[in-house]
Amino acid sequence: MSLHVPEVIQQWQRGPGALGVWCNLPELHMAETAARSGAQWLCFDLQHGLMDYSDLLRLMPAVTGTDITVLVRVAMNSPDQIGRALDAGADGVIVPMVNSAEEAAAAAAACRYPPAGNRSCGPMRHAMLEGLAYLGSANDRVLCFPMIETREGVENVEAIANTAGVTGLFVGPMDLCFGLGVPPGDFNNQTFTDAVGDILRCSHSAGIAPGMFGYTAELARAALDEGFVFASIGSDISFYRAGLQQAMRAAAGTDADVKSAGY
Ligand code: 3PY
Ligand code: MG
Repeated sequence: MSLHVPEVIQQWQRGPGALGVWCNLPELHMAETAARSGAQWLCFDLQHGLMDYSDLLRLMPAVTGTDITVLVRVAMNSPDQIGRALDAGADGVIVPMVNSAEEAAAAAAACRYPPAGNRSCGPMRHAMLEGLAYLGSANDRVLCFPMIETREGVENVEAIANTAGVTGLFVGPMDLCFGLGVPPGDFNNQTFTDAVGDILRCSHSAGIAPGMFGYTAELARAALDEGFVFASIGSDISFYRAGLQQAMRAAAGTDADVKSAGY
């Protein structure tokens, strides 16, 4: 399979760090706003987000045709989920719970047409927008990010990072805490930081892009300072919640702390 690094990833690798918006809500206008916010990427979450595939089809036209890179986190590592997300117009997929090089290879193959992979042909929205010329460039353009968020994934991270067709690795910090037996959210725990260090090191030595799910903008900043190439800076839900709480504090004249940014 081609080891071509897509242009957008080369840009992200040059820095200063690609910021992303995580979209959990099936809200057209929020997605439209995210796509024009100046962020470099957004992700519609079909694994945990409060949206399904019909929502995705409705939201996509609000974000495609802008400069933002559009990713979809599929619900699971399966060719039909990956193919449907790409056919809906996504530039790439984030694939949860990838534990081995074999699983990474399956995700990468589901993203590519033969002979590089086994994606079935029917790129509905790309063909609508740019015609069948898409087929000539799709394999080189599509982005495939397996998530490392289990103990097994960390143990196999070097092989996963070196799997052909993998564009980068994406860390799911909360599942990773659970997988490593670290209290959820204890992102300064040595066991956790060692695992993240391994993911970073293996990504950089394989020449692929490491990414971080940033629960807050501060966590995203810390990840980018550490060497991550892209990070989400929060979600529609977390921005709404934080904005509401900030307004309530300001209006009530208290400085009570915001409990947690959450999702
Ligand atoms: C995690 O923290 O495990 C994630 O997948 C973020 O959604
Ligand atoms: Mg997760």
